[in-house]
Amino acid sequence: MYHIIIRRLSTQQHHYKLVVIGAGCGGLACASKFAKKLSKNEIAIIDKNDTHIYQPGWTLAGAGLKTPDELEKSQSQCIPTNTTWIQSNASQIQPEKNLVELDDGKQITYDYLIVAAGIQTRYDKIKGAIDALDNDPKHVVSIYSRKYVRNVYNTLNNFRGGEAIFTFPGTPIKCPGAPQKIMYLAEDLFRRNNIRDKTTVIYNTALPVIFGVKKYAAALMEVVKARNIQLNTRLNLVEVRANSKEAIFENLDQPGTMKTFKYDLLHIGAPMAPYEFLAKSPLADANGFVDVVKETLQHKKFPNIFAIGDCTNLPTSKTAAAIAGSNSILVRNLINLMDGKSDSVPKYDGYTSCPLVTGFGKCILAEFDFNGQPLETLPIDQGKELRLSYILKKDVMPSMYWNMLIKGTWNGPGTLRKMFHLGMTK
Ligand code: UQ1
Repeated sequence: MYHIIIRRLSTQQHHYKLVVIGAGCGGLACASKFAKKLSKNEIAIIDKNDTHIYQPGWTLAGAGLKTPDELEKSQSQCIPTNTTWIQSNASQIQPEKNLVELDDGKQITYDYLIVAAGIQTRYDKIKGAIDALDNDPKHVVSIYSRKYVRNVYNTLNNFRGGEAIFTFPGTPIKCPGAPQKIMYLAEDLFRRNNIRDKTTVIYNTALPVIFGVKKYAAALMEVVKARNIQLNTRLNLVEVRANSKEAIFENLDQPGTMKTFKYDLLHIGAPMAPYEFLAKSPLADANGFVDVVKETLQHKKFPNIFAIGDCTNLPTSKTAAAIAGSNSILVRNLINLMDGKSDSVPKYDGYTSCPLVTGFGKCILAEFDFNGQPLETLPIDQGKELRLSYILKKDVMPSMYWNMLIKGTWNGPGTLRKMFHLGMTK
C-alpha cells in the first residue's frame, strides 16, 4: 500500500513555465537571464552534477598551468538562486506533450524548453582506449575528462623521449582546437625538459586540414613547421594496444586500410556523441544533434523549444565563446515568443572562438563566424602568436566565465569589436 503512495508521489507531475535541461555553460547563461524575469517556481533547471567544471581550462591543466581543482566549483554556487534546481538527469523528451522524463521516473512538463545538455565523450568508441587510459597512465593520457585530466601533466613532465602522438577523432567534438593545443604545450615542455631532440612529435587528425578556417590554418602550419611537428591528416584512431604500445589508425581516404604507429606517449582526443535521450528524441537531426534554426536557436519543428551549445547542430565550433555569442539571441527570441512581441533580435552570426595556445606565453586567438570568416575582436592581427591573447585565455577568460557568462551578463565581444574597429577607421 505505502509503496504505491510513494510511487504516486515520486511520479507526481510538476509543471514550470520554463524548463532548462543542463546546468553547464549554455544552460546557466540562459537560466540566469530568465531568473531576473521569472519567479523560482516558474523556472526549473535539470542537472544531476553537483560540480560545475570550467572545461576550457583542461588544456592548461594538462600543461601544469592550472590545477584541475581550481577549475571546479560547487554547482550550488553557480545555479541562480531564483530558480528550482532538479538534481536528476533527463532521460526522455516528448515534445508533443511538452514533457521531460527524468532518470528517477519523475515527469516534468513545461510551456517552454531550453535544451543545453552538452555532448558526451565516448572513449569506448576506440577499442582498448579506456583500458589503456586506466591501466597505462604513464603512456596514454587525455585532457578530455575530469578523471583523466588529472594525470596528464605528470605524465608529460616525466616523459623522457620517444614517439609522442596526439590524435583528433573522427566525430564532432567540443573545443576542436584542444587536441593540438595540448600538443604545442607538451612540445614546449619537452624543450624545457631538454628531451625535445629525443622526441618525435606527431599530430594524427581525422580531419583533412589542421584547422577549418583558412587564415588560422595557415598560421598553424607555420607553427607546425617551425616546431618540427609531423602532421598526418585523414587518420582516425580506432584501436590502442597498450601491451605493445601500438596505436591503430584507419586511413579515412581508403576505408578499411589501417596504419599502425608505435608510441611512447599517446594523447587521445576523445570521440564524442550526442546524449542518447536527445539523439532518439523527435528533436534530433539525422546525426542526433538538436535541430535548430541557426540564426535564432529556435527548434525547427517545435517553436516552444530552443537549444544552445554543444548539443545543437549549429554549424559552428562547440565552445564557451559560441555560447557567449548566442545566449542573448536565444533569450530575446524566447522572450518575444512568451510575451507575444516581435521586437527585433539580431541574427546569430555563428561567432565562436578558439584561443589556440601554441606554447607557454603564446596564443593565436582565432575568432570566426558560420562562414569561417575571421571576426576578430582586437584591433591587431590575431593570426599571430601573441602574449596578449595568451593572457586573455589564461587569466582573463576564466573570471569572465564564472562572474559574467554563467551569470547571464556576457553577450560576447561583439560590442568591443565594433568599438575597436570604429576607432581604427577614424
Ligand atoms: C569568451 O567570451 C569566452 O567565454 C568567456 C571564451 O571561453 C572561455 C573564449 O574562449 C573567448 C575567446 C571569448 C571571447 C572573449 C574575448 C574577450 C575575445
